[in-house]
Amino acid sequence: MTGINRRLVVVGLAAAPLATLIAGPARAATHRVRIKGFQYHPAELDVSVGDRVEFTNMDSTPHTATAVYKRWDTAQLGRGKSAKIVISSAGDHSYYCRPHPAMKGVIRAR
Ligand SMILES: [Cu+2]
Repeated sequence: MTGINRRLVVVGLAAAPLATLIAGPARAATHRVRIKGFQYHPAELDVSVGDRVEFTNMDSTPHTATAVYKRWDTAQLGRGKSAKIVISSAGDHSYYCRPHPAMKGVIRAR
């Protein structure tokens, strides 16, 4: 790494907390749910409104994560593929897999 590049990295790190302050206290987090063995891991997740949830399919079979009320849907995820959704309202967001409706999960947003 050159001296100039190193300086840019340091400036970038120093600026990050300031950007967080400007954005306000409600900093959106990203939670991860892995789909493996025809199950969501974790199947129950607690988040804050505005957080993101990233689903990654570890199975060779395509899966989805689809909200029961249809507000969000990852679409079919092949092996190793991910999709992020945003939880924009409080409450229990139950979801399932469209090809395998026995696969169920819930995201609880407060
Ligand atoms: Cu499935």
